[in-house]
Amino acid sequence: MSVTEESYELLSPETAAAYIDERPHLAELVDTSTLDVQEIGDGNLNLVFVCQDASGRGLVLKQALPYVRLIGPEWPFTPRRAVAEARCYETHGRFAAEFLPAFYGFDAERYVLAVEDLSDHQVWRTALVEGEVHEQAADKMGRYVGRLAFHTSLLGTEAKALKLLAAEAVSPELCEITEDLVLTEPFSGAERNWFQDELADDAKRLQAPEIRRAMARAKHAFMTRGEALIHGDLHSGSVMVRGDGSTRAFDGEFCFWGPVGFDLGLQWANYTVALARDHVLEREEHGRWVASLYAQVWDAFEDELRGLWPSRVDERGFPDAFLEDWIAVVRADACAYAAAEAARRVVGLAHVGDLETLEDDAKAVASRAVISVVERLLLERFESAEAVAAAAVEEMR
Ligand code: SR1
Ligand code: MG
Repeated sequence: MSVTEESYELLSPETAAAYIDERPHLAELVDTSTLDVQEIGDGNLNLVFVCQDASGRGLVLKQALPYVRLIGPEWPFTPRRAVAEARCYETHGRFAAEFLPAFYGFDAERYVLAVEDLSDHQVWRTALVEGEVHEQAADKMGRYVGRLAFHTSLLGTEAKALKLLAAEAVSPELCEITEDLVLTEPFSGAERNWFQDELADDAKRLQAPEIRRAMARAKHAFMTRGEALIHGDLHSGSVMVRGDGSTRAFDGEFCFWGPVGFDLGLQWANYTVALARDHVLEREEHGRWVASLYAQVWDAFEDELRGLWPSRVDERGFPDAFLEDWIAVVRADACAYAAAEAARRVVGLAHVGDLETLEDDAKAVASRAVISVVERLLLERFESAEAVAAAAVEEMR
């Protein structure tokens, strides 16, 4: 049986309570006799059920569909992505629990994850679209990436153990989605790309030979350089925020051993689309704050990594100078992956609310600005996060 022919029972709002009752470790978390169940999955891939009882206790059941929800059953897709997400919560939860939803368990037969109900949070992208400020969000995501960069790399894990962990965590189908949608198609004129007609010339510039060459380097690194167990899809739609500063990364189904700069680059890219939105809506103050996030996420990442560095497992093999070299590699990677992610949000298959909810004229202006940032990120060399932010701000004028 191929991975796309697997058959398993899908959950529905009507069957969620019985599902919970059959599992004592979940049944103790909510009173199923008063359970309200809402299916809220608005992402590209999965079913998501928020289950809350009358006293306000809750949990979330997330089930992988055997296809891509964004397209439908005509794009079959392995539900084993839920295994990768469980690995993300389990592994990262050991050293970064405060940045993730609490993980209540995984049902490997039906590909169901049970996690903390974060209904009192909102998706960070939604907050950015609304022009809200969440002061701690970028800092916390930078610390999250700093922790995973240390603990799941050769710095924090003994080499042989790390190789075995990485070997059992390969996730070819999920990686393929990123390799195609993020790292290839925006730069090669794919059929499923879409954008406004007036952006045709701008989109074409993304296929220039020097752009494709830079992206090929980034794609090659993504496919060959297993630095750490990265989140793998850390855009602002994969982060929940709350007014008191609580910030949690979720949707870790794309996690795999890959380049650390990918997670940081996705943050930078999504600040760029938020900045472009602020620009066309003339939200200057919010735009200034968004521009400060590039350095916030980076500084927190670096601070966390440098703080953990003295406790690395192989001090002999990795002298202090290596840390400086690696940080420079991560920064260069982050620029390239930010470019890829920003490009695909404008010309690729999966667009984002930051741009799609704008009026047509404003959307075209914002999208052009994003494409200009993409070009600079791929063709220039940036020595700091501040310089990346400055370039992004410049292209908004
Ligand atoms: C077909 S899946 C498109 C996108 O949705 C996910 O959230 C990932 O970002 C993926 O690239
Ligand atoms: Mg997702």
